[in-house]
Amino acid sequence: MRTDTPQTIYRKDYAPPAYLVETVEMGFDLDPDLTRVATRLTLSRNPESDGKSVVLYGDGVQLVQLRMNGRELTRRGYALGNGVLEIFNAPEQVTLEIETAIHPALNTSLMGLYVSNGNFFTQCEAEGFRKITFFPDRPDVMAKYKVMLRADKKKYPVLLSNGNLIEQGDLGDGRHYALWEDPFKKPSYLFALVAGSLVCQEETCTLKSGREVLLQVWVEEGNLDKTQHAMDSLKHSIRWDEERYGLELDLDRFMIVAVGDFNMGAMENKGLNIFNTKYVLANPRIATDADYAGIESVVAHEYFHNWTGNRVTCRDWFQLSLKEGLTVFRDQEFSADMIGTDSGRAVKRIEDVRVLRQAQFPEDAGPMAHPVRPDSYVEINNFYTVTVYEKGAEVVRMYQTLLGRDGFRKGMDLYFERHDGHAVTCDDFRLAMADANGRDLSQFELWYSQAGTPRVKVETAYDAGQEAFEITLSQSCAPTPGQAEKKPFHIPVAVGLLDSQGLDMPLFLDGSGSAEAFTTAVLELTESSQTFRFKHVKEKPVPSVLRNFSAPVHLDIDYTEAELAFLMAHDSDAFNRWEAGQRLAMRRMLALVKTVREGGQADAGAAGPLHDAFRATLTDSRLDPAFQEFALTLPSETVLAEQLDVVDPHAIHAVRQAMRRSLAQALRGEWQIAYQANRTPGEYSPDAESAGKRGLKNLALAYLVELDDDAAHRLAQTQYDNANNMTDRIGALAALANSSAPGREQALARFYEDFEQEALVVDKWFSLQAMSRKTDVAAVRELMRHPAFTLKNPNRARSLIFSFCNGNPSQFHAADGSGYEFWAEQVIALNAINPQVAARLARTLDRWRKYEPALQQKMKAALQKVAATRSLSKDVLEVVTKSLA
Ligand code: 0A1
Ligand code: ZN
Repeated sequence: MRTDTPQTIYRKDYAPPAYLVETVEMGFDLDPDLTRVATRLTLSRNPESDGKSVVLYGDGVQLVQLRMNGRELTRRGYALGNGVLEIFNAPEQVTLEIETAIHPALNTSLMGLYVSNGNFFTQCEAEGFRKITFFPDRPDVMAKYKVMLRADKKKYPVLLSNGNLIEQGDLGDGRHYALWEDPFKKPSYLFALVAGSLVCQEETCTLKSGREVLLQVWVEEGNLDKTQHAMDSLKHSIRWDEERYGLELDLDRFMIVAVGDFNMGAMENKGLNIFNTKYVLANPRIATDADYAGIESVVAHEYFHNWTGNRVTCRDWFQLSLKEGLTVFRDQEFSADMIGTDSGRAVKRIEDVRVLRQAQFPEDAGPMAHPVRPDSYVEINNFYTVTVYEKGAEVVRMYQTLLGRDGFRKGMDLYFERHDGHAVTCDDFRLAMADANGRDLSQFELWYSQAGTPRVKVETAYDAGQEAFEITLSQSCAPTPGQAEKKPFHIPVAVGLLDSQGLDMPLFLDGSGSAEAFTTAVLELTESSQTFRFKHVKEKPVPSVLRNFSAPVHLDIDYTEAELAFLMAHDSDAFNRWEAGQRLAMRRMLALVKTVREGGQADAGAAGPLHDAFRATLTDSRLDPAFQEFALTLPSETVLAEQLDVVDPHAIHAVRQAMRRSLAQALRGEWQIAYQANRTPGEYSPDAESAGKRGLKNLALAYLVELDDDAAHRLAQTQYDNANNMTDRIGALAALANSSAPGREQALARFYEDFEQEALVVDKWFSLQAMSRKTDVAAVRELMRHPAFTLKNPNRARSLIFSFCNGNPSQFHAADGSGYEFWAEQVIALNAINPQVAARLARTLDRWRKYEPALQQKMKAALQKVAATRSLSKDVLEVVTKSLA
């Protein structure tokens, strides 16, 4: 909690630490009420620094004893205040013995050492280690750790930490111990311990080199029937990293532990990954297809961090995207490869771009906009953002687009050759990519330093006489906080040209020097405006621009509706086929929003060309159902809002709903056929093909239920009653929850009764209701009084509060401002429990200036109410201050 004005930390102030730590030995006497931690550090002066003091950080820990080189330090030898312990005039070589006392059971922040359902867990990234002991808790201090855990044997039979188990045994008086040693140097944020009553599924796995390793997935008793998918995902990840990047698991043992109370998705602690249960536990009864896919990608993500993050780590937290952007890119590629088909890869790309547009583009256009490598922060936990992660991954992807897969691999090899075992910067990564390929990538640096989403405008001209087609690309980027002017970015724009049959033309780019014909050319836009000329273009083409979304930009391009329908039907680039459909829908919807804002009706009946295009997609049996599902889903309300200068959430909602109803009506017969054709009878399997069918079938159901008639209600009810997996069950329940079906209440009640023992399913139950169009603020307040609700568990808080505030715009933005008042109350309540979770919720209103004036005023008042709250954490304070600035 805050005692004074929080400090802003600047990237430009980076200085190497005065002392480096060589070894860390820790002894934990674990007790939920009072845990004692004895730490012995060996340090030596860092030749790269002229600092003279040893600087250690501590946060809420009680210092019991401090000894230097065998002698107790008196108050004259050190200063302690504001979370910093400074030891003056220390010799070259120092041994410190530090004893601290902490209170895990009282720790509701879930950072440092805490208790969840009676077991101990740690979370040290970014700055949680300092909640355990005093330490130079910064990622450029890498050391070897040896950890002794002691605890009651009955209550805590399992004692885990990083690395290898060296020794274990009894201590007498009912206590036992385990000694762990991590052979690799690591920063403190990768430290972890787990102690408690857990069980594990284990398998051995033989690496390419022939070495055998032990893999374990640890869960609470009763959950062993839900670990196989995580285990399989881990094995696939190990294999993939060997094959794609030549990277081998460097430990003899790799553990995953699931915990029900966790702030984020999972954490890549060396050899001891700790996971939110949501990203471990699955079986067909409790998990949806999306859950299965989420587990596969998060298990992969954490495993891939072992090289990109752990072996090579970040010099400071401004470089966070060095490990996160790269690791997200790696997990995206892995998931695409796991699907295996071209169309599956495209669907994965569409999903990732949807996330980017839904969450990152708004962030980049709002008051919290920051570069992929930020220049300053107040609370680093606020910078685990979609910009650092997802835009960071797009930036890494652009290297691959510019250098090719082989060139990218060369860059990766050089990166590890140069930096293995070190803490480095985003510049080091970029230089490895450049040097390995003999390229100058200095302009590419702007992707790290400039915030905001660039706009690329496309103009074309065809000269029939010359058989030449010219594409002029112009770029701009709107100002973001602290950055009024932007320099031109280095943007790869992948382009194809379609002939009148819809086939790819061979491309001859003027001046490229290559006689070889391609069908996709990567144009490198580096100036504010550039013209590219294609030769031997026999007829006027329809250009397909930014194929596979080759750069994270807004693309301004004038297509006619006919051209969009043509691209939607023919483009060989599946991403752009999807994109054309989205543009077509977006155009109609924006026109309707305008009509509604001017007092007209949201009459979607006149959307003929859109209906035709959607019908063609829905009835094309050659298409992959997963692709059809995405192509037939209208742009979300959030994505629509981004296109408008003034957001009226009610008009947007009304238009999207009208559009859905009109598509339901116009294509009713086709939806019914698609529903029947995409059933997946027999045993459940989460593979991409079956999941795609279920996705399309459930989309068909959702559209049909928009008609809110008996036939649709019966279809949903029957699906609910006969479901043999959670995807179908929740699909049917969501449809019912949005309808006036007579069985609605009963289905909701029965679902709860059937699954009340499964926390992750109860989360789904809350979240589905929170996002139902029938749920208003009063109904959410009522749900909060349900005995299963608690703000203390982040998953539960997210399932109800976040789902409502972020996922139910038409109700949340109630004209009387009651949604905002509710939001303020919850931010304030969460602030006292868990600042990190509170700050995430605080982000909900950061785009308040974009809304229509009446709502704006009410949002501002709610933000001001939060800002004026006493003992606000610096996490929440940073968000609301920047939002109001
Ligand atoms: N490095 C993790 C994300 C993570 C960050 C902070 C946490 O503490 C609250 C937990 C996890 C990842 O990228 O998976
Ligand atoms: Zn990560």
